[in-house]
Amino acid sequence: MGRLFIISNRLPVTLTVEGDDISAKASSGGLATGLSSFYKDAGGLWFGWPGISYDNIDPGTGRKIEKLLREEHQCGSVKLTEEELQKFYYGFSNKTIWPLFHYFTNHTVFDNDLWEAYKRVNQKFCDTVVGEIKDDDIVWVNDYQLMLLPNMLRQKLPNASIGYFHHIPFPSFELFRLMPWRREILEGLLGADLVGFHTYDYVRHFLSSVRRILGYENILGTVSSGYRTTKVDAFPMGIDYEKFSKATRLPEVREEIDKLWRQIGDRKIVVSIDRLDYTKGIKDRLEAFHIFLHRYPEYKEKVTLIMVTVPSRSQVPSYSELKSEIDELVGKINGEHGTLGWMPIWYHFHSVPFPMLIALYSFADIALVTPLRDGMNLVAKEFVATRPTERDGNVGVLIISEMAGAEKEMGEAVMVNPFDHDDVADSLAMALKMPAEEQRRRILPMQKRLQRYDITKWAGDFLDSLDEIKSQQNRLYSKKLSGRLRQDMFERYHKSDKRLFLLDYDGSLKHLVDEPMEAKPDDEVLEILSTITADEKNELVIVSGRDSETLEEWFGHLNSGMIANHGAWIKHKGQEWEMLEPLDNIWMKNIRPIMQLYVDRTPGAQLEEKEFSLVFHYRRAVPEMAQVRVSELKDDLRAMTTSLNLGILEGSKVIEIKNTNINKGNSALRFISKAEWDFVMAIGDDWTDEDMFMVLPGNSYSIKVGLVPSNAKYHLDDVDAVREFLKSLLGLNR
Ligand code: GDG
Repeated sequence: MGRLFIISNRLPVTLTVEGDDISAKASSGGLATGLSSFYKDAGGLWFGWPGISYDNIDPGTGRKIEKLLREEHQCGSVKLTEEELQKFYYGFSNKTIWPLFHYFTNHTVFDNDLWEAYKRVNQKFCDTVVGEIKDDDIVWVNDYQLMLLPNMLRQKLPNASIGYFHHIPFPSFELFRLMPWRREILEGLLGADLVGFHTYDYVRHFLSSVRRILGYENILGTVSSGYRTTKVDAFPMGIDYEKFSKATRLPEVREEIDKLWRQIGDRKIVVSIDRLDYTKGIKDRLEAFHIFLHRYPEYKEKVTLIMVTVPSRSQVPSYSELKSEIDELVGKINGEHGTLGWMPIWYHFHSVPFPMLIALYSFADIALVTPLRDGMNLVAKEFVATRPTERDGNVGVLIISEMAGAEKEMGEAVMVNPFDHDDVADSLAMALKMPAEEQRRRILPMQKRLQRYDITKWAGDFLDSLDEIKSQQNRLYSKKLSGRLRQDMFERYHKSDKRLFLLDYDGSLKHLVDEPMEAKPDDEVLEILSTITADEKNELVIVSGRDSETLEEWFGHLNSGMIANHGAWIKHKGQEWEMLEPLDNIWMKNIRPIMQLYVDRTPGAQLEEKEFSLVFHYRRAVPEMAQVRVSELKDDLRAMTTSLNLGILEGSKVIEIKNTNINKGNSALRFISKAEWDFVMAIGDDWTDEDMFMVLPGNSYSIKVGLVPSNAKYHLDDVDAVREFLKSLLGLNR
């Protein structure tokens, strides 16, 4: 196994440079804790921005910084300038992606200049790391600032294991589609082998955008883009449970708790801790607390809300505006309800040291975690981990927003809709009255869950999945027709005298298109095909689901055989078309009205009537709806098709109903059995071609177009690769 490289926007260390003095302070954030054992032991590196702008760093200082980061922290820096930070970090990352992905369209800015900077900086990350990473290494890219990086790395390191984890929500398609650069972003992410999210909802949203924007289907979360596959799955991030659960015993924490005790006495404490961010619902929380004080006056002077708000992204205007609004609201509530000896809200606008954080978690009676939208929310998990359940008495209550990813794993907490201020106020009153026994019943199972799936387990789980996916892909890649395999095949081709080519047309020789007229063969295809037929050692058969008239019009001038309607009709070189066996189409009058009804109920779908088959096309329909309709249609037809000897064939965004005896395998056999071939090659891209692959003699070359499981022995990436391959074989590339 290769080394592990982690890439994130920020490094787990922050630098300070004062003159010649360089110091690096390690952060103890969750990600750093969870991953350090993996990358440090595996001799890997962590790359990211170390927190200083590089405009005024001279080369000598730059080298010193690098040495310090490498030798003491196993880190490497991405050197961002002030302008890059403004446009990439404060700009596209936090004025475009962050608000849009948290459903705040009113804060979202779409600006081409910022997008260009985002691309440039992602490229800078790529250029910085690519020289260090070998093709068999493992790369783990983290978060929304680097969504283009997986594919940029993929272009340079085709075989590396690349994982990407998204720490914030992935919005529903209806929101994501607003992004002018939505295709580039999805393509960027699909460069990874594994894309991870906190919850299954985000997985669903991502897969739906991939399907609807790029048209790539997925099977159980594995997206196939034709020549690559990407697994998409949920990995709910955990915390360093041991650290938080044991921290309450630290003397410095006990000291802080004593201080709080002296200041607050036996008042009930509600705590809330977040970065200053409009997604965290701080204003709504204050509104709710205001209602609570009005509605439950018996708690006046008995409850204090300690609100720690950590300054964040203050260079983005929406953040500084929010700060003023919060200041005003806190002033208003304290002014209205406060008394000489009691301030309802203790508001701290700065971060607190770790011992104080733990003291607040464990001293509080209630944690009020009410983001309007949050990828996960670790504060909720950390609060639960610090609760002292070994003693009798109150163990605390977690109130959590339904809009936080963490809610999925914390079903025992009190759930609130953060927009429903009355609900939050009432839940607060309910939590304050909750009996100790109930508090314990709720907290204990959450603690067990957090202890089991902690940050190390989470990181290990992600890396194990990446490893597993890579092995699956390698099994497929080993069949890719390139290098030595391709060379051997070329040699055998040149040595053989009697060769049969069975070539599927749509999706193999020609890209799939929406407009029928665009499917007509172009000059390049015709040149390839006529070069095959020009060699008298070769026999060409064009294989298609299209009807014989179309094939005749497009390829009739070539000296070739043809298979039409998936095998219903065949034509030997220089002869007339013949039906493979007598077939009827009387069944169509029963099946047609049913299929027509489904077409009418599925906007964008079409019914095509062929000589011996009926086809339901749904390429232009809304994919989720089409999927439902297709399974209903199959259910409806199943009983009838069995009794009528019909088969239901699923192609690329089509369902075709036809006689079961019609298949490309039976018709291909007519050509295979005609002679003693010493070289047989079949190329096909979809389901219908599998029948053909299965009837080929043992030493044939069966080639699947696209990197998906198949009965074929070999793979080629796509139509372009097929063309390039055939041209090389035929000597047309020279
Ligand atoms: C993003 C996603 C997702 C906070 N204040 C202080 C302090 N903290 C620590 C907490 C916690 C962390 O910061 C905050 O984590 P969150 O998960 O709550 O929120 P984001 O920063 O928005 O993180 C989020 C996360 O990524 C991980 O994937 O859960 O949804 O938005 O660990 O303890 N620590 C100290 N003093 C503070 O004042 N020492």
